Amino acid sequence: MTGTKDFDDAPGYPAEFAERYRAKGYWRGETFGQMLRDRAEKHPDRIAVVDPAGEGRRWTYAELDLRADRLAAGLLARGIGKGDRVVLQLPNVAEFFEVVFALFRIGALPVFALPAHRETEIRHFCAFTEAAAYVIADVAEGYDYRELATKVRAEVPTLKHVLVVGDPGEHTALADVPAEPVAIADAPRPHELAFLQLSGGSTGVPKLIPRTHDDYIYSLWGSNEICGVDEHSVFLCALPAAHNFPLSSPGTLGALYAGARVVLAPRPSPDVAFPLIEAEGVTLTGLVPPLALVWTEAAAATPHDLSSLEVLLVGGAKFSEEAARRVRPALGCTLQQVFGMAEGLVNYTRLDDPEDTIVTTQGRPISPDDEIRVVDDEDNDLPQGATGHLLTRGPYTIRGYWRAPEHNAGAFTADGFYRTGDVVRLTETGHLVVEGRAKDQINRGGEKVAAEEIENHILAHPSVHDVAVVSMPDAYLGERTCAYVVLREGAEPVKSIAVKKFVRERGLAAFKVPDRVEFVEAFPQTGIGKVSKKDLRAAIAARLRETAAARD
Ligand code: OOB
Repeated sequence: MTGTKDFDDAPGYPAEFAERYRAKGYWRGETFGQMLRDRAEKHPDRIAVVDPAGEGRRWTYAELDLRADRLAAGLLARGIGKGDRVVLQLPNVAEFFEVVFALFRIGALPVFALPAHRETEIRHFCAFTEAAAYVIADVAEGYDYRELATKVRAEVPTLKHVLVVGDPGEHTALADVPAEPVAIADAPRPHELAFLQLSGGSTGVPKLIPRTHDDYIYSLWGSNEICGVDEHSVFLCALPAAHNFPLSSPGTLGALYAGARVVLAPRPSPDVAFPLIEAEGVTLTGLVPPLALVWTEAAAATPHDLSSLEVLLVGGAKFSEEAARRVRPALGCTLQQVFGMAEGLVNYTRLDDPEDTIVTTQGRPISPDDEIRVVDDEDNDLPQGATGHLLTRGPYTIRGYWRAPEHNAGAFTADGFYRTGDVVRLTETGHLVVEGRAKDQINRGGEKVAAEEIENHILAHPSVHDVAVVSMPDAYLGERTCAYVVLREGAEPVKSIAVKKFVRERGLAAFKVPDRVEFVEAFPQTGIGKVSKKDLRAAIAARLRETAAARD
């Protein structure tokens, strides 16, 4: 066994890199399935997962291990096996981990959809991955996922199984699947794929990110060392569990790797999270910047004891220095900024960094072998301290998206560096400061919106001639989306609310519906005749400033 170039669907790590990553001890030759077994053997009775919903459930490591084994056997009996894709769309419930570890054990690949995704996204994930199964909750946050499943199942021929946590309706109850554990003949190996994560994306449809057991497990134990996670830690999962940040930075999987306890919050709001912190003695959690702001404000008046909290990780979008400075006084814990991406590279400020570094930078990479380049538009390396495009390569950063050779040719350099689309600067201490973004994406408080994806949907409107989606500044989310629309000549006039409704009805996650729609006669153009999004962003920002000034 040498490199990992043996995936059919995505470029693996070239042999010389894989050998180096193993020789240096980053890749430990572990798999997720075995990892859980080892923890369960070592400390069977320790609590692994706390799910406070309903009556409240506390699964020990032994119970989670047995459940994963039983579900694995049941899935195999239904014909779901190694290499099969399974789209997983669950809220923060204990079954998330039962399913994920069962799939890890048999080598089927979870595809991590978010609870916010709707018909268009789910259909794409199921069809594009030729998924064999789709796992959902019955109803969550008032939304009935079973109806969504019925529609998607009718359209995707490979999709044979819909498994439901709760009342299955016309589908199959997840609770009916488990069977007597069996020996798994063809268990996955450490260098093989473990799952497909979603990219935030800047193209028409989200790309899929293939991660291996070896590379992802390295990012877990590497994160645990940096964030001080050990068997005594209690991690609160407040963000949607499927997202890469709460999953692995250090996240729920990092906590389980350490033999620690995972507490699931059904929602991240202080009224739900603060009582859980007190009751379970939570020691660390991760939040996106808007939530971190809400928490720092709510902490002042809370009757709950938050003193167990040692570390608050904040990432997913830029956290302003001003807000960052408020964390320690308000919550009494250390702030750790995280600048990461589902494609791989994760940076953390260190717990013992000076306060100024913690509040003004987005951290430095996990690994000594994370290669960082800051380049100009022509890929020339810039002098230290200059602002430019971030390119990266390393022991847990992918070498290509799944089944996307054409896209990969542009998204990676010939020698395998990933073009992050982020514009950064490196400080003298090797910390990164995120200065902006070159990719055509809106970062709505950590939720990523690919401009092109929304533009394609709006273009389908019969009255729309052209559209450009850009970010606009927002005090709470950092950015929101604004769609500039040129109507067809002679078309029926359209109201902005109708455009929003049109997008929503196309079956997209609510966070992708444009926050604002502006109608214009024509777009400003760049020197070479392309739509100048820079000018559009400046125009909407100026407009918002004027409105705010008029209000004051
Ligand atoms: C995380 O992952 P994704 O894949 O949803 O988004 C990655 C992108 C980055 O390329 C960057 O544009 C932005 O999100 N981002 C930040 C940031 N953290 C992420 N921009 C500014 N400051 C930050 N601290 O968002 C993600 C994955 C793992 C850990 C943390 C976040």
